[in-house]
Parts: sequence; C-alpha cells; structure tokens
Amino acid sequence: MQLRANDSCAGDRARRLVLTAAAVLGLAAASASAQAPEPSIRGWVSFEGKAPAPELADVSSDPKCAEAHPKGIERAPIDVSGGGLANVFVWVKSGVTAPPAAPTEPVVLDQRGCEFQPHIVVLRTSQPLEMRNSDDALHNIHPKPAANREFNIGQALRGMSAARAFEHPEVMIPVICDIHPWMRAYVAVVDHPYFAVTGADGTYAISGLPPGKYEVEAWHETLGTQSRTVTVKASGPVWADFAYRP
Ligand SMILES: [Cu+2]
Repeated sequence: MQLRANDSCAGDRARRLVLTAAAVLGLAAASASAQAPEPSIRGWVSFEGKAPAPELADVSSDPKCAEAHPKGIERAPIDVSGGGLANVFVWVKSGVTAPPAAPTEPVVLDQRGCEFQPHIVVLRTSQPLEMRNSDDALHNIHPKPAANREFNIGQALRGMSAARAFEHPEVMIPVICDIHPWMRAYVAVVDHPYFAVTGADGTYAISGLPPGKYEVEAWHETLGTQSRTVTVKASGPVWADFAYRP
C-alpha cells in the first residue's frame, strides 16, 4: 500500500474544502464555548477502489443470537458506507515526549446483540478495560495479545462485568469470543492520549499535541498500516490524509 500525495485528485480537494469549512465552523463553535481544544492533526482516510460487499455471518449456532439476528449479522470490514474508510485507528506512533497522566475511569467493551461494542477500543496503559455482558447469552472475552498477558473471562449472565488493565503499549490486540466465532473486537493500548478512530466519513482529528515532529500511523484490520511524518505547529492543524487501495 502506497501513500498518495495530498491533493492528487479533485474529489479530495473538494472534500478538503468541506472539511476546512467544517473546521472553521468547529473552531467558531469551540471559541464560543471555550471548550474543545483545537485539533493538532486532522485528516481523511479513503479507500480507492470497490469495497467488497458486506458479509453475512451465520449466527444460528446460538439460539439467543439467532433470536436477535434472524438473518445473521452483517459485517463490512472495509466500511466505506459514509464516504470514507471507517474504523481506522490513527495514532501518534512516535515523537511524544511528556504525555499527560492516564485517566483512571475504565473504558467499556460491551457484549450486546452477540457483538462486541465498540469494534475498536482504545486504552491507556494501566487504564482499566471494563468488560460487560448485556446479553442473555454466554460470552467470553479472550484477548490475544503479543506484548501483554493473555486472559479469558467467561460471562454467563446478563449484567456480569469484569475489569483488567494492560501493562504495555500494544497496537493491536485482537479480541475474540470462543463461543461465537463471528465476534471480534480490537484493543489498542497506548501510552498517550493522541489517537482517534475514523467514523463513517473517514475523518479524524487528534488534539492537544505540542508543536513538534511526529510519526502518525493509520491501522486498519484488513488493509494494514501506513505511516507518515508530520510537523505540528502552534498556528493550526496539520493535515495528514491516508489512502488505502485493495
Ligand atoms: Cu460471544
């Protein structure tokens, strides 16, 4: 996968104008509320090509899941339904020198409707991951880390919950449920707060970075990683777009 130069096609330029207008409006709103910090890095992740049609996972092996999804669960690993590539984890891979302390509130990974929600969970090192079962079905949460300790927690009843933390940064930890092979989530463990996950439109924004040079990496579950170097200035956001191809 190759990085494409910015502004390589008119569609991108148009999208950038829209995003810039949105950024200006966003900044106006931010200054009005004096709340949200100005993004340091923003960008758009695109997929150039025809995305495969969504797959339908057969969930009939578990009557509880089949009841919730009589036709199966539709999954689109390459989700371009909102105009950009969704579910891309974008983070600052290197260059951060003095990150603020990690929050102590847990980040929730729920099991609901026989799916993990959300699909991508981001945690700071040592921040608790709270795992819940919101279904009347037996699930188990089974992360498969490479740099952290593996665990496997069964949750037989609705309302059960458990918490664990990960000691070491790791991008990315796949999480499976051994009972339901279609269930999959990803946990990113990072040691700073400079990350984002793209929404349906493929855009992202990372705020709060001091001026400096950083390596930014984009990760997608089937399309892999891309990285680029950006220089953040005090004057406004720097753009870092990523383009994936089949
Ligand atoms: Cu399950």
